[in-house]
Amino acid sequence: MKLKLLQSDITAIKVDAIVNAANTSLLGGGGVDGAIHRKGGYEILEACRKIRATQGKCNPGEAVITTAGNLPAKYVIHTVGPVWNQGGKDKEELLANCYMNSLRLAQENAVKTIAFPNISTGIYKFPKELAAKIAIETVNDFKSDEIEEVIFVCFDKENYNLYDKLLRTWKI
Ligand code: AR6
Repeated sequence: MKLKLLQSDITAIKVDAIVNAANTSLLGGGGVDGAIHRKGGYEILEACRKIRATQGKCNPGEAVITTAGNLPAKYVIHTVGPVWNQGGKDKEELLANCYMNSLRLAQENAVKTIAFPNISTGIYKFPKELAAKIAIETVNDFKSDEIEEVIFVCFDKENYNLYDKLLRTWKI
């Protein structure tokens, strides 16, 4: 699995799957979630509504997959990150689960290229450096013969610089 770093808007990336930093309702919100639903269109919301109707809410750390609607990607994998100022001591584990469960779901759907945003580091206020370490470590530990490329898509320069430093230091 090749790891790549980009500073970009994830809605513009042409990969098999982009990951959305959603909330438990799966029905949209602000940040990257808002951008994905705005640009991807109604089809994504419809698919999320169907999942809600059959499976209920999506818990932190879990992931579900839908069409990518009008986006250049084929699928959107919606995962729910932990809110930094809420809940117990399992936030790091929950964030790692977001990456792991998204990769598992990707693998089950024959996804070869996948792009992740910096889950939980916006509205959910997870410390950026800790989040970057968890993201890189979890993805790097995930062994897959099917997934060929994982792209970390940073929106802000601060996250990009953190990832750049960590990836260089770890020589990944
Ligand atoms: N492309 C890539 N990354 C982006 C984009 C974009 N278009 N827009 C923002 N980011 P956030 P969270 C980055 O707040 O912290 C929503 O309301 C952003 O700079 O989108 O997990 C949901 O519905 C940050 O680094 O997600 C939830 O309620 C990262 O994406 C809540 O926000 C995540 O920021 C989830 O909060």
